[in-house]
Amino acid sequence: MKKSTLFLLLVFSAMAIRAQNVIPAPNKITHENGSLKISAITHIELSNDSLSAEAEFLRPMIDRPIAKSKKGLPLTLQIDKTITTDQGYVLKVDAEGVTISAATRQGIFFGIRTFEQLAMSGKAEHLTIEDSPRYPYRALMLDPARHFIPAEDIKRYIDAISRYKFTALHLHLSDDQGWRVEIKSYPRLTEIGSRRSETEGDGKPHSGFYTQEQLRDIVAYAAKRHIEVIPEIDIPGHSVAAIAAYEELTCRDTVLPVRTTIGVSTDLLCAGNERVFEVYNNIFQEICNIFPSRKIHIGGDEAPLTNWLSCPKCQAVKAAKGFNSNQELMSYFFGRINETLLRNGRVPLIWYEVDVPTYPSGSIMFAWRYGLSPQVIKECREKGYKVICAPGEYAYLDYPEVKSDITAESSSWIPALPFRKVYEFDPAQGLTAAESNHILGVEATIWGEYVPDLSTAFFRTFPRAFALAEAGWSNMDRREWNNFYERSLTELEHLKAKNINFRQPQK
Ligand code: TNX
Repeated sequence: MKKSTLFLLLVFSAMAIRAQNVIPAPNKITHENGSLKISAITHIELSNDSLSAEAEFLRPMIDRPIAKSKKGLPLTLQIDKTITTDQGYVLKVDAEGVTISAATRQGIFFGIRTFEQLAMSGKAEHLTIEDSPRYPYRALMLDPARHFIPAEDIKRYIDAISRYKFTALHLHLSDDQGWRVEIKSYPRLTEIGSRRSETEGDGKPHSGFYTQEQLRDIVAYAAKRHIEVIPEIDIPGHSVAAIAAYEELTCRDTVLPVRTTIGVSTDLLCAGNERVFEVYNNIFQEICNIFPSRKIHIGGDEAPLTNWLSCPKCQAVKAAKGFNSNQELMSYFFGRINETLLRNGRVPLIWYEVDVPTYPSGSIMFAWRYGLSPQVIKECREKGYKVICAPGEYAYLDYPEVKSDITAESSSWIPALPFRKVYEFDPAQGLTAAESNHILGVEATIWGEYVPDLSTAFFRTFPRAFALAEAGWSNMDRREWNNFYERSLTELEHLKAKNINFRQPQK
């Protein structure tokens, strides 16, 4: 190769990487010659007044007036209904200025997020990006049930993740170790259920919950960033905090304390007690009133049948309904709770368990258990359920990047989940688009047993959530580890500047 050709090649690849310094990687970029200084932009133009909310997010970069002008160099936000995807956008940078077009406000917002990263150096290369996501659903989950996270911290988290085009924040609001949402018809859920005497023998009481008003405020804050807040009330297992508040909800008539240790309880909500369905349908009605999200998570994980087998009420329902197996009680349980969701036009999300015969039709399933995703994706296709992929082996960000990051004695079971492994996540598990068109997207879970505060939540989230965001957004042919790793290092500078905790990645 001639020296000059080699030189050009090097310059070109350096440019390509610089211009592509965006996470998640856009799906199509056309490079042109030249660049634009951000400080040269004179004003912001909107095709539509309603875009002024999105324009606010340009302020930290370009504090210029919103105006219509033939003179100067504009950054234009423009609704363009010829763009056919809801979340897609076109971003053009040239000598005439910057134009971000999309069919929806969400698409415009995502275009702004891309521009923000492109322009980090104060300069943007001339280019055209035509982008839209591989999957429409890209989420993270926080678990304030195990360790409470104050409302203001949830907002900081939402703000941080919105830069990477996530569409949802899933909040795990109830578990054995705590009930975190104010329910007006059942005040003891928070009076009793939101407090535990200690955690794994540390002798320190732990408590906290969100008022309905705080949750509405979180929902509105997230909506501005085009993030939907999806609440979860986990049933019929993981319900000891609720049982501690209202002991009649369980099969055995024993008063239980809010659980102070990690692990799975056999104390489920009783499937044979009408009072359970009355209470929980009222709870879910209040949840629907607080959260406008069409998706409502109703749990379903790790619910051992032990107590249902010996409960006369559960067994009476099994006999009366003519069920052949006790597992059918589980299907029955979700069907009863789904009545309230249906009435409110909502769809249940459920942690899929392979031994439950059916779930309410139209439910959306989570593939989560370590190593089971290929089987779950296949089963869901056969049974007609949509799937969200959150597999333990790629997307459990509560698992440490290296084992020594968590030293608690109770954590010896926990595997490590390195940055690179998260990046290897292909949600479709190698299936073609046609074979996997029931996959809605991806979610990473930050379970809270070993996440005592926001700073730790950030430490587990970043930079691995960069990899998850890219697994959800970017097509496989746009993804390459070395290139991604370099982009991540640049992006970490932004987190540093924003004072957001992260783990220094290992390559
Ligand atoms: C299993 S994942 C759980 C959670 C734990 C998590 C710890 C799932 C649906 N259930 O209750 O927090 O493992 O990694």
